[in-house]
Amino acid sequence: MSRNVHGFDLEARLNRRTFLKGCAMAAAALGLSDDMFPKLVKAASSPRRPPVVWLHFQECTGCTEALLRASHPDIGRLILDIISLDYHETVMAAAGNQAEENLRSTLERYNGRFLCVVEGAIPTKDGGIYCKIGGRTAMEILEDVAPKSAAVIAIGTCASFGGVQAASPNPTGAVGVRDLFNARPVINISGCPPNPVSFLGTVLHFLTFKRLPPTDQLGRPLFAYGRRIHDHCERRPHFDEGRFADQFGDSGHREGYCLYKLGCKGPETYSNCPTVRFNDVGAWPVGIGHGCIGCTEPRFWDTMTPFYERLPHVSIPGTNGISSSADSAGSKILGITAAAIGIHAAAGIGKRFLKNKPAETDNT
Ligand code: FSX
Ligand code: SF4
Ligand code: F3S
Repeated sequence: MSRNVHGFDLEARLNRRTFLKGCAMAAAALGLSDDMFPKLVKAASSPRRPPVVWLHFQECTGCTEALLRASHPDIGRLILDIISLDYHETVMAAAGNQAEENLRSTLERYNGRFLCVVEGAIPTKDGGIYCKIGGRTAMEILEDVAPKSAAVIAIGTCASFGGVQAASPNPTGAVGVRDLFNARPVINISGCPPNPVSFLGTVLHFLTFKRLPPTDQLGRPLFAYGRRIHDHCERRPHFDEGRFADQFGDSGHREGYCLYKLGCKGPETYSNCPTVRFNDVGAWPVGIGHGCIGCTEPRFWDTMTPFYERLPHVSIPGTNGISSSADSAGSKILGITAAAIGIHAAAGIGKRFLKNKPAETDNT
């Protein structure tokens, strides 16, 4: 089945099994209980899909790429299945005046009811002239669109905190959405790029409970950014035992030892990367041998660089007899257990639901 959205055909309908697997993954990421799962599936299956206006400002489009090219299981298609993507400059067929007309008519038709997704930072210097689309600055577009939305999702570290554009000396005065706008709820799905499951979970939470999920003080959903990378990392037992890779390719690196001395910023970074991972190969940066560069954190281009030098304020085993600061073996065990629960929950919820619902054939 395909839908036509302002000239954009979405070959997005998934078979039931894949659809439920994706919902189960989002439910597990959200930490929902089993009895909430049918409610989430019902919300995701609703024929009344929420209209989405997706704005692109200063960015590399990696957030969109990560989302639309995601598998695990085919998160991109699932997202296109549960929302109505009415305006998105990268993927819509319309261009020029027709694209502008699409935006105008969507705002008029769905005033107060659509989700506004912002990808990219907003330049503010010199009246915002460093990012203009259709003759309007990013600031003007945001000021036009965001107040008419039901809620705003800032996707990526650029839209959340300014990202690479805001790195010192920030020549265009780039800022994140919340620095300019707070008349509607704004949630930050940070990461460069962020994990599509965090975006999916946020949208499904909004559809199921009619509100955005609870956030930390940086506006990031707690379900995805409430835990520190270091506490869930599979290399953490090596950290605790003082086993470190000293160089890329050395024996410690090949043995999977901790990457702290190679510059890993996991001890100061909050994200679900070690537990949710990326795509169906289950990879994440530290898992494949590169330290975390802290891409979910504000100003990480300034505060987490040089990327290949160790963090200065982390107590490591064997120094002053202290293990890692606020994170003892207890939180390590808790973290590993939580990760295991997350994975099992996704598999278990999906299986239980599938038992009662026969799989349908792919109808795309
Ligand atoms: Fe920023 Fe998104 Fe980094 Fe790129 O567009 S968060 S530069 S991966 O992709 O905004
Ligand atoms: Fe994992 Fe990095 Fe922490 Fe080492 S420093 S345990 S590699 S997050
Ligand atoms: Fe980014 Fe670190 Fe995760 S670099 S993708 S927050 S492991």
